[in-house]
Amino acid sequence: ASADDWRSRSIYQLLTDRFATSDGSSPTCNTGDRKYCGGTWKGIVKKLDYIQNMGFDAVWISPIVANVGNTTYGEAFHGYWTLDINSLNSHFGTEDDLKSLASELHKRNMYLMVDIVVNHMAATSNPPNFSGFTPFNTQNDFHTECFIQASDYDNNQTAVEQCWLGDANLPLADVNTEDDNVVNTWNTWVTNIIKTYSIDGLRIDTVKHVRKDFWPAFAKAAGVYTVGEVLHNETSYVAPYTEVIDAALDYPTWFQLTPAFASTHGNLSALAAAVQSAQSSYKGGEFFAGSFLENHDQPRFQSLTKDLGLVKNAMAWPFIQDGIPILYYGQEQGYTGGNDPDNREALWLSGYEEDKPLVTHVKTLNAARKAAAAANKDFYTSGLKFLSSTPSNLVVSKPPMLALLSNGGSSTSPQWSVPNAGYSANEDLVDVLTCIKITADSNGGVTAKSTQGMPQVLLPASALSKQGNVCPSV
Ligand code: ABC
Ligand code: CA
Repeated sequence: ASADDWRSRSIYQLLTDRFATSDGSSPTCNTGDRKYCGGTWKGIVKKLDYIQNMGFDAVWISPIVANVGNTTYGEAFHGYWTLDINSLNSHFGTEDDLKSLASELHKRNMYLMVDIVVNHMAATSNPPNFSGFTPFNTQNDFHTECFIQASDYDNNQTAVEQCWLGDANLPLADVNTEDDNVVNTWNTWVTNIIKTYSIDGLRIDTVKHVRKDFWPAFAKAAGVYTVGEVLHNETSYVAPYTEVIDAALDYPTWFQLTPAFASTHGNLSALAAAVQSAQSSYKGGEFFAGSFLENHDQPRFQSLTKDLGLVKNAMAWPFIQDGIPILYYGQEQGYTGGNDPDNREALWLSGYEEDKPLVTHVKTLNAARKAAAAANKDFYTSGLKFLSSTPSNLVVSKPPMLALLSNGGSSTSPQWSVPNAGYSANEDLVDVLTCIKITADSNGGVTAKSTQGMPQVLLPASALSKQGNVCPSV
């Protein structure tokens, strides 16, 4: 599927090892142990109703290829420690299991996104035993060993690209992506896996650690939507990567989003500024970017605050903006794990309950996005506008949706007054989060007040009638 096919999608990100077991059992899973807990591709298939019921139509799974065994830092349950790119990680299932995950998704008109690592292979000794890797099995297939230093990130891009991630206990041997044979091997490999497993899109790891001009041919060989991880807080650093692959995960926005809502003293204007910078500097605006509040590398949002007002505002963001929303599994169940590895809890321990407040929140936000798009064919191609932004209040317009956000927290009753919100005179509107009706004034403006610090997501009542599952009785 192309970038255009993906722009209307909504992605559920999961770690295969931590999402669901084949037989539906609930083994203990102590995150601190950094061991495989038993999740599989078959397990995902069994829980597709759970994902689809929340309104997601794409699933991003963790890396699929064979990894190293036990290491100083535990087992490779996350899948990022590649040993052999031509074999699957047998902990997660067989070739047929992965193929049937793809076909079960496709039966539901859902997409499969697979996470891949091109930058490195993982070693359990230093220097690595290069002959143990497949297919890059000589030292010449790798850059000369040197570990990336923290200071390199600011002033030595060559080191970021050609030195190694990891450390002497677990070196991430840096693949020589300057070598023509290596490049050809990667391009052939990616064409093959897309075809073999009917993959619809790729999340590409460590994109900033490979020279930019490696990527266009690789993306072309993939032939599907590619979104890359460029872990950096500035749009000026990330934007050039959106010229060489379809899009980047929107880390620069995330770096503002998190503190903006993590406390009642956050700065929503700084979030707005980051978004505007992304809109003007990413290729094609922000539409193809992956927009997220959590992922497997960062502390969960609810490890920073449990204030439900703040949590619901922050969670709304990825769904009311221009990019492709991504929800990291477990957020909907209220998981609170901090830094890696604590943020990688087993989902089966939650019982997959669907009647929890945040599950409902996610479901409503996904449905609101689809309802907005059904009412306005340009919804996915017109950039949002901030009708106002202060450190504590935001008014976000993406017609026909108007989102009213606040970081006052659950002890406050936020208010918004939007003189010209773009609606028709006296138009009937609905806050989809509460299903409460309000009416636009004679200039199409909106005055609204919520309780307990809650956000509002307004849509015209007429837009809801076209999409039966949002506030059906309004
Ligand atoms: C784990 C633990 C480590 C431990 C290690 C042995 O094991 O987290 O504490 O030391 C995989 C596993 C991890 C594992 C790593 C290393 O491998 O999932 O559990 O770490 O063995 C991607 C994936 C990630 C994956 C890998 C490796 C890469 O999403 O899950 O990790 O395949 C860098 C890379 C980024 C990478 C990330 C983990 O490391 O660029 O691609 N993620 C700065 C740099 C970033 C750097 C980051 C962390 O530090 O700029 O490039 O990311 O080292 C802001 C600044 C940022 C700054 C952040 C930290 O602060 O603006 O620039 O980022 O204020
Ligand atoms: Ca590299």
